[in-house]
Amino acid sequence: MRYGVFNGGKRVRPLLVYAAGECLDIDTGLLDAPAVAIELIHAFSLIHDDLPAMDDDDLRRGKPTVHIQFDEATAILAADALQPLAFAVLASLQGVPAATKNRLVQLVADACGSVGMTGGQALDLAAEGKTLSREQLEHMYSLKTGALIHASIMSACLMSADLDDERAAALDRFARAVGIAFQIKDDILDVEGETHVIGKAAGADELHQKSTYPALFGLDKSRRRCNALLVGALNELKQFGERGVPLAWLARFIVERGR
Ligand code: GRG
Repeated sequence: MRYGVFNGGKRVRPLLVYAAGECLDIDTGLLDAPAVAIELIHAFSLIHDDLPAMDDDDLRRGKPTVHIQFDEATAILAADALQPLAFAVLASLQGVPAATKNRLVQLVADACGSVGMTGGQALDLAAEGKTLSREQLEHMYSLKTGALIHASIMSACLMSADLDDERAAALDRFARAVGIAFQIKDDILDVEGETHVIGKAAGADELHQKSTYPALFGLDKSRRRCNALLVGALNELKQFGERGVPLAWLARFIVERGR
């Protein structure tokens, strides 16, 4: 469990929780639980994603994947134990009404379950070797990758006592755009990146006949879609002024990152 969590991830999802909190002036102490819980679920998903039955990868974050470093059974169990740990962390949150905590648990559960990341992963596996429309592909991305990113931002929204519908909707649209852009950039890095830089085997998507943005629409269209999503996302932050700067920085990082 430690190996799968403390092995050099970028921590983008926790950073999104804190940046969204900054945007809404939320007490940082209320953000630690969702930030940690979502990163634990992310770590859990990567361990499962790398298993032979899923994407069958040997390298993650520049190190052997958990099932290579240990063995398959240990990797499955370590991932299985990270998920309840995430919910135990959420249950330990103090300083909010019980109703808010319940909504937070529901938000994170939905984001990782069949209507979120797990459902998206099922669609991803089913799409191998198939041709999807842009709508189908982006729907899969919004679940597989976008759901946890969306939950990161919306968890901070849940902590706000005075968030109006307009600002909540703007952050919701921001989160959805950034979630899809994140996966398109991940696809681009799989094609353009080098294994020693991205920390995982480059070219794995083509090898597994994955339905990805570059495979279906080419690199140029992938880059353009990623940038259009970024522009749309940044537009949503305008009404937050200076308070939106950390979220804007992260959105740019997601689209411009090299790993
Ligand atoms: C985990 C509920 C659950 C079920 C398993 C395996 C699976 C279902 C889902 C996998 C979803 C998945 C791995 C999506 C890809 C998301 C993605 C682009 C991951 C890379 O994220 P980064 O770049 O990684 O933030 P680091 O290493 O920086 O943390």
